[in-house]
Amino acid sequence: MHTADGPLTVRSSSRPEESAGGFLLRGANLSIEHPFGATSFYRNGWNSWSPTGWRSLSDEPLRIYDNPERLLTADDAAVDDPTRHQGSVLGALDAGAGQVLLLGALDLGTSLVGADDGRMWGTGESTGTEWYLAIGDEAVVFAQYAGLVASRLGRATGSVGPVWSSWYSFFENIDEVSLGEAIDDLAGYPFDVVQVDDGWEKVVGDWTEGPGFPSGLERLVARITGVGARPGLWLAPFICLPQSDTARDHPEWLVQDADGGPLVAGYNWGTHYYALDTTRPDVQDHLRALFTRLTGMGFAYFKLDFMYAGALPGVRSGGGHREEVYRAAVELVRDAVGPDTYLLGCGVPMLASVGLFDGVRVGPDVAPYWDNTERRRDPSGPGALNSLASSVARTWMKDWYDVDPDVVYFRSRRTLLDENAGRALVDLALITGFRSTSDPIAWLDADERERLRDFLVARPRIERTGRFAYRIGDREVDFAGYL
Ligand code: 9PG
Repeated sequence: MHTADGPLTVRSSSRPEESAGGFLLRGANLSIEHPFGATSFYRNGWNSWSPTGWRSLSDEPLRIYDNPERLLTADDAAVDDPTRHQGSVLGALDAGAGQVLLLGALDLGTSLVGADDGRMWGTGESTGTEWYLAIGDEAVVFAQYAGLVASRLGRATGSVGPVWSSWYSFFENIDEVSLGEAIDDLAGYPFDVVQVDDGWEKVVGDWTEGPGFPSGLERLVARITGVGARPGLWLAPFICLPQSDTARDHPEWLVQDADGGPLVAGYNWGTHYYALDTTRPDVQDHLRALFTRLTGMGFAYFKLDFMYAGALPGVRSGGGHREEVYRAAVELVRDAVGPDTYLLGCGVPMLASVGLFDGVRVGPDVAPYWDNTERRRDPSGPGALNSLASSVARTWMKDWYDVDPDVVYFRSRRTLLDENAGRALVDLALITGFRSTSDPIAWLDADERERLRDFLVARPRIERTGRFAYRIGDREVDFAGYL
C-alpha cells in the first residue's frame, strides 16, 4: 500500500484481499510499518466505560493508571499493558490531511490493536482472526469498518425517544414516594421512557423490590404509564454482590477463578462482586424467569448494566468462547423480553454487543462537574469531560446501535457545570440523537423547563464537518475545544 508519506509494508500470514475500500487479512499477528512517525493513535477501550479517543504517540498511553479495581471494572484488565499505546478490537493512526490508517478485527475474541512511531500491529486469538485494514478519509474508513462488522453481527432495530432516568439526580436514594412525585411531575413533557435506575432492588443480584417500594413495581409501572411514558428499569443481571441471596443460596451459579473460588468480576457499591455462569441451565432459567416477570409487569425498556461480567475470562460449566457465551446470554434475555422491548447496554463489551442491543452507552458516567484532578489518571471515572471525550470519539458506532452519550443537565442547582459545559453535553446528545436527562422538573426554573422542552422536540439538521466538528442546524460546534 502507498501513502503520500511513503509506502506501508504489511506483514501477515495471509494475502490481503481487496474489499470495502480496504483490505481483508487473516492472522493472529499482523504488523504494518507506517511512515507517519509519532502521530496520534485512536485507542478503543473494551467496554462502555473504557478509555477511548485520540492520543499522541509521544504522550503516555490512554488507559487507567494506579487503580487495579477500576481497571478490572472499566477495561480489559487481562490484557492491559502500561508500556504501549494499545486498545481493544480496532485502532487507527492519524495519517494527516483528514486521512487515517485503520486496523480493526471483524471477529469476536480478544483482539488488540496498538502502535508506535514506526509500526501498527494487531494481535488476535487465532490464525483465523479476520481483520480490515484501510487508509482514507477518517469518517469514510470508520464507516466502512463499522458496516463490515454490522453485516456480520447484525443491527438491532428498536428505537427510542427521550428518556428520563432517575440516576443522575437521586442515585440510589429512591423510594416510591419521592420518585413517584418526580414521575408525576413529568406529565406533559414528551418523554418516551421513564427509566428507574439503581436503588429500586433489594440488593444487586436480588431483583425484587427493596423496602422503599412497599407497593411494588406494578404501582411504579402504573405511575409511569400514567404520565404517558413507557416504563424502563435498570438491572445488572449478570452480577451479584457477595451479600445477595443469589450469591449465598447459589454459590454454584458463580463463575469460578483458576483457584476454584468465585471470580471477582469487578468493584462498585463499596464491595467486590461476582459474575453469574450463564452457561448453566439453572442460571438460564433464572434469567428467563426474571425477564419474563418484568416484561409481564409492563416494562418496555431495560438498561442492562455491568454486562461485561458475562464476557470475562473465567471458569464456566459450559463450553464456548467467553464472547460467544456472552452473546448467548444476551440473546436469551432478548428472547424473554421480545423484539419490541428496547435494550440499552451499559458496561458492555462494544464489539460483542453488536446486533444484540438497540442502544449502548459509549462513555463513562457523566456527572454534574466537568473534571476532577483525582480522575486525571482515570479517564473511565465519572465526569462531564471524561464522558464527552469518549462519546465524541465513538459516534461512528451508530452503525452498530444507538449511541448513548449519557444524560444532559438543564438545572442550575445541584450542579457545578457552567452554561458552556451544559451546552456541550446538549450538543453531544443532539449529534448522537440519544436524548436523556435526570433533572427532576421540580429542580428547574421556568427558563430551564423551557430549554428542556426545546431539547425534547428539537430535530436539527446534523452534519459532521471534521473529527470532532459538526454543523448543528446553523451553528458550527467543534468539540475539540472542550477536550
Ligand atoms: C448505577 C450506575 C448507573 C450508571 C452506570 C453505572 O467503572 N466503574 O467502576 C463504574 C461504576 C459504576 C458505574 C459506571 C462505572 O455506573 O454507568 O449510569 O446506572 O451504574 O449503579
